[in-house]
Amino acid sequence: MSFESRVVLRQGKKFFSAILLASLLAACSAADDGSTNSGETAASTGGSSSGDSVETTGEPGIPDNLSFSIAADTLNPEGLNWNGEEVNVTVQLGDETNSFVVDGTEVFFEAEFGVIESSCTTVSSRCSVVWMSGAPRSPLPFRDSNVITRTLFNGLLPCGNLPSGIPCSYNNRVNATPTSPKSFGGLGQVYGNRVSIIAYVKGGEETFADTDGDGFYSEGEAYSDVGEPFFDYNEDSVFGGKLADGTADAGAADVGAMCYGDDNVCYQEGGDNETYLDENGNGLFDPNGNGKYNGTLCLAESNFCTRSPVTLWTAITILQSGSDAFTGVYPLGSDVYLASSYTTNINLNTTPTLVVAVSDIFNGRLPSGTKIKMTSTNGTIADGSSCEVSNSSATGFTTCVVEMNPDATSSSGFLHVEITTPNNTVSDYFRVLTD
Ligand SMILES: [Ca+2]
Ligand SMILES: [Ca+2]
Ligand SMILES: [Ca+2]
Ligand SMILES: [Ca+2]
Repeated sequence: MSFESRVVLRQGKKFFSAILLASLLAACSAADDGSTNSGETAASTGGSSSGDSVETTGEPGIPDNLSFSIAADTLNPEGLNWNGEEVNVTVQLGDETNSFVVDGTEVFFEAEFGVIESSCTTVSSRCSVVWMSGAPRSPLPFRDSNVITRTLFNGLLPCGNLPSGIPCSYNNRVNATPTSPKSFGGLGQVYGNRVSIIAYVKGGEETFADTDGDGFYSEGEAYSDVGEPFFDYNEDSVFGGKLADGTADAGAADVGAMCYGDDNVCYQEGGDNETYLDENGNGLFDPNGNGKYNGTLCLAESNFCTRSPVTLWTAITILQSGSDAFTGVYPLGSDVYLASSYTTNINLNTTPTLVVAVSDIFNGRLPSGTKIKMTSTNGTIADGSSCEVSNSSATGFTTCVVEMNPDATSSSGFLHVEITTPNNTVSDYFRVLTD
C-alpha cells in the first residue's frame, strides 16, 4: 500500500469512527490517542439523524490490521556471545475505531534466532513477551551455496579492498535496479545477527475506508487486503522460501521475480529458510489476501466482502549484537572505500578531524550502551573523546567524530580507542598520529 493510500484510509477511518462512536458509547472510555480526536469529531456531527440511526452489526474490540504495533525495549542486545540476554517485545492492538480490543486477545510470536515466549494475551489492548538470546544464531542450513552470512572478513566490493576487520561503510538505502536488489551494499547479503520476529493474531479484520459513511463495508470502498503472514529473514519484503532442491516454495518469489512490484520490493538471496502460515490451507503462499474485505462490517457474504476473520500480523527486527568490536579510523572526508584511508599514518596538522567507526563482526551495531572512549599520546582531543552505541537495529554501525589538535612538539604517538560493552568485553584499537 502506498503512503498516499494509507493517509486516505486513515482519514476515512476517522470519519467512520465518528459515526460508530455515536452509537457505540461503550467504546468511548477505551479510546486511545487516535480516536480521541474522532470523539471530538463525533460531538460535532453526532447530532445528525443519520449518525444516530446507523445500525451496525460491527463488534467493537476486534483487532484490525492498521492498529497493530510492535516494539522492543532493546533493539541491539548483547546476544551473539551471551545466552539469556532479554528483550521485552510489546504489541499493541486496536479495533476499527482505534479503540481497545477485548481483554484476553491472544497474540502469537515466533523468532528467527534465540528463543521467544510463544504468546501473550492483551490487557488494555497490549501485552509483552520476552525474547532471549541463544541458539540458533545463524541461518542453517543454507541451501544456496552462493549465499553466506557475511562477516568483515569476506566482504564483497566495494569493501573487499579494505584490510580485514575494518567496518565497511556503505549506503544501505540504495534503491533497486533491474539487476540488483535494494539495500545491497557493503558486504553483500546476508547480514548476520539480524533477528526477525513476527507477531500474529487470529480472528482479526481488515481496515477499510467507509467512504459513503453508512457504517458498513460497501462495494468498491478501499480496504487493505491482508496476505498470509511470513518470516522475512532477509528483509527484502517478499517471501522467498525454497525447498531442499533449491526450487522456490509454492507461491514464493524467485530470482526471476527480482524487483517485481515497485522498486522497493525485490527478491534477494538469503530467504531460503523463510516460512509462512498457510491461513487458507491451499498449500500456496498468498501474499495479497483474498481480494475481498474481511470483517464484521461486511453486511452479507458477497463477491466483494466476507465476514470471515483474517490473521493479522506484524514484524520487527532486532540485533543479536556481538561483543567484540571492530574498528576503523579515517580522516573526516577521506574515501571510505580506500584501504589507505585506514592505514596511512594520520597527520594532525593536515587532517585533525577523525572518524572512528566501530561495528561487530557482521558489520552491524555493537550492543546498545557500549561505550567508546578515545585518548591520545600525541596532540590533544578538542572534542568527541567519548561516544556511545545507541539503541537501534538499523543497518550500519556507530561512527564518532573526534576533533583533535596538533601540539607544539612535532612527534608521533597513538590514538587509543577503547570499546567496552555492557557485559564488560573490552576491545582496544590503536592508530598512529603524527604532528
Ligand atoms: Ca460503506
Ligand atoms: Ca481480505
Ligand atoms: Ca524475504
Ligand atoms: Ca495459502
